[in-house]
This record gives sequence, structure tokens and C-alpha cells, in this order.
Amino acid sequence: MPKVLAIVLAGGEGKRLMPLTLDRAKPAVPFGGIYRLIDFALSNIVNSGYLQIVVLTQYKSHSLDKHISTTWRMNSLLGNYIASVPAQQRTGKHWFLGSADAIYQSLNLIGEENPDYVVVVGADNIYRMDFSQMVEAHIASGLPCTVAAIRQPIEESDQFGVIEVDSSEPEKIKRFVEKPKTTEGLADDPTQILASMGNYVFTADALVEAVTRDAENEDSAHDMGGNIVPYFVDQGAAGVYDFIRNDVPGSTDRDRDYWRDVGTIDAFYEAHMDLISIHPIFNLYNDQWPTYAGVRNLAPAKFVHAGPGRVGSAVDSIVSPGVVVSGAQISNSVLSPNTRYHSWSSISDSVIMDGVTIGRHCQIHRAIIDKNVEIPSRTQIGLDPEHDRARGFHVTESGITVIGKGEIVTP
Ligand code: ADQ
Repeated sequence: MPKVLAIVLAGGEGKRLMPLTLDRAKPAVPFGGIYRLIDFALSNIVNSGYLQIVVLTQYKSHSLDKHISTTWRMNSLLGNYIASVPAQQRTGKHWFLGSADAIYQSLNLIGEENPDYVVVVGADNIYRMDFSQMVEAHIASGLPCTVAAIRQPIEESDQFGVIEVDSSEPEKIKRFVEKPKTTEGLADDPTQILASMGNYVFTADALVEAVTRDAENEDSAHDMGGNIVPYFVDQGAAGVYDFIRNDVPGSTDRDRDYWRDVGTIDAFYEAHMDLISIHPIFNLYNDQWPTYAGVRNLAPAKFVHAGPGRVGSAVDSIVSPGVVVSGAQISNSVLSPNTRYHSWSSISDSVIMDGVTIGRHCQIHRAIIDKNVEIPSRTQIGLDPEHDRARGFHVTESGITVIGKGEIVTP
């Protein structure tokens, strides 16, 4: 078995997920009721059999650090294998300049672990992936750098590193452009591009050399996608690993190639809807590839018939422990732990985070409500975007209303 160190880049600011990232780093944003975004990347690493894991944090990392120590470090199953490493200004008086600088500033950890290969992954995507299959492909290619890739719509090319290959050498990257405004589609499908998933495998020595050179280059943005990958591509030394080859145990035909970049509120919302659709597009119930979440001492969810016409129910929804639905009707929604729903209220197509209370006679539709918000009786949210905006709530282009942590809600 080769010795593999996994590095999780978890310093992202997540501006486009505001207000959910107002006081937490993007990887710490709650997802799917009981998880945080980073749990998907970490679960993939652990399920791949890699237990030497370093999480590089930076921006507003308090809630992320807390989550990692409570959920991951304290998890007896996983022991002490995971270290969360804040920016420490080891190389000078600056925080991480970019994701490559985050690795450069943490080179001491690679030195201590002395791995053969380093798997570098982002922390903000929802998917299942067996990285050991990618490492095998990396070793077989003989190249020092391998980039995981997936097809994406061409209109979204400005959000991704775009990969081009030659038909004569389809497993080698010929050209790589980070977030181009325009690009050409694939030969067999001009509506799609081959996008980098932001997951890489490096031969350890080559990564150390590349980030060290990059650190000395003052013109560099010190970014993995913008600088390090192009450095390997320019030398003809970068391979591509097509995600379609990855075969995770227990995946269904529907979710085998599921991968979502939940960088915007609309994408974040749609990924939740993928969990609760009747035949889930992303199936959380794959026990051969579990997604780990914190173990909390919470009571079971409860549904109360509170009187005539006040049947507490939830359909086509995810209901977490600690939920009490008392005389309210819920449909097509994700209910996080410790939330309360009171009589004559209806909640549909919504994502409700930890500790939220919804009073009586409320109507909530197509909304995301962040932690601990109290919704007073007779409040309507998501029915009239103008009324929502007038109350200071964030409403996305597609009409999702977001209530941030600590916002005061009036009917
Ligand atoms: P982006 O996701 O836009 O594109 P970036 O913002 O650098 O790139 O985030 C990548 C990962 O690094 C995220 O998990 C983020 O949290 C983390 N990160 C960012 N800055 C960091 C820092 N200073 N310290 C520690 N961690 C940091 C990337 C690639 C693209 C690819 C997309 C796929 O650059 O080529 O297509 O991911 O989503």
C-alpha cells in the first residue's frame, strides 16, 4: 500500500453563499439536516481508506474547527487521524495568499508524514468518490499530477478549470485554463466542457517542488487551479482522471456520477432538493459509503396531532432527530435537528436549519432559514418576494428567500 496523505482545502470564504457564510467558513455551512459541507469530502477520504488527513482552515474558522473537533476528532471510529491546521504565518507576516500558499505554509506536515502521494481535495462539494481508485490511476500513469474531471455545461465554464485533451493521448491534459470566460465545447458534445473537480493527486516530491517554486514567484496568485495545475500541464506532466470511471460501492445508476459545486444559494438549494426527491438523485442511504455526521444526544423526531385540523405531518422530507412537528404540515423540505413547527403552519420546499422555531399560522415556501431563527406566528415567507426584500431578507434570482442567522423576523 502506498503511503497517502490527504489535504483538505477548507479556507474558502464562500461570498456567493451569503448570508449563510456571514460568520462561518463555506465548508462549515450546514447541509442535509445533520451534516456540514466538509463532511462529504472527509467521508470520501475516510471511506477510501486514508486516515492521515490534514484540514487547512483560514477564514472564519471557529465553527469549522469546532465541528472538526466534535464530529471528527472525537469520533472513536476515526481516532486521532485528522488534524485541523489554521493559518499560522509560518513563512512570514501574511495569511494564506491562495490555496497553493496554504499547502506551502504547511509543508512541515508533509515533511513529518513523509507520504508517497498527496491527495488534495476541496471542501465544498457534494458527491461520493473513492480516491483510492484515482490514486491507482495516478500511479499507473507515471505522471506527477492527476486532476479529477467531470463534464459540465459550457455556460458554466467561467466557474471551473477547463481541461482539454488530445484524442491521441486522452489521459494527458494538453491545455488547462482556470475559469475562462469563453471556451470551446467537447468534440463529441459542444454543449459541455471537461471541468476540474478541484481534486488532485500528486506524487509528494513533485508537489513539494511545485508549491515551493510557486512561493518564490511574486507574479503568482498562489492558487492550485490557477497556478499549480498549469505548471504541471506546461511540462506535459498532468494527467486527467475522468470521474465517470469511479465506482463507489452501493451507488445507484442515478447517483453514480453525482457531483455538485454548491457555491451559490441556488445550487445549494437545488442540491437539497436532490436529496428529498422521491427517488433521490443523491442517495444518503448508501450504507456501503456512509457520510459521517456528529453523534448528538437528541431525542427521536415526533409528530403530534394537536387537535381537529391540526395533524402534524411531513411528506417527501428529511426529518432529523430532535424535531417536533405539532399540528403543522410539512412537505418537500429538509428539517434539521432541534426544530419546532407549530399548529396551522405549512412549510413547503424549504431548508430549515438547527434550532429554528416556527410559530402558529405561518406559511413558509421556498425558503432557507439559518440556525436558531425564531419565526413569529402568522409570518409569511417565500410567498411574495417584494415583501421578503422589504423586510431585508436575501432573495435569489430564482426566488429562494434566505433568512440569515440572528435575523429578526416580522410577520
Ligand atoms: P474554486 O472552488 O473557485 O475552484 P477556490 O476558491 O480556490 O477555487 O476553492 C477551492 C478549495 O480551496 C475550496 O475547498 C476552498 O474552501 C479552499 N480554499 C480556497 N482558498 C484557500 C486558502 N487560502 N486556504 C485554504 N483553503 C482554501 C476550484 C478549482 C477549479 C475547479 C473548481 C471545482 O480552482 O479549477 O474547477 O474548484 O469546484
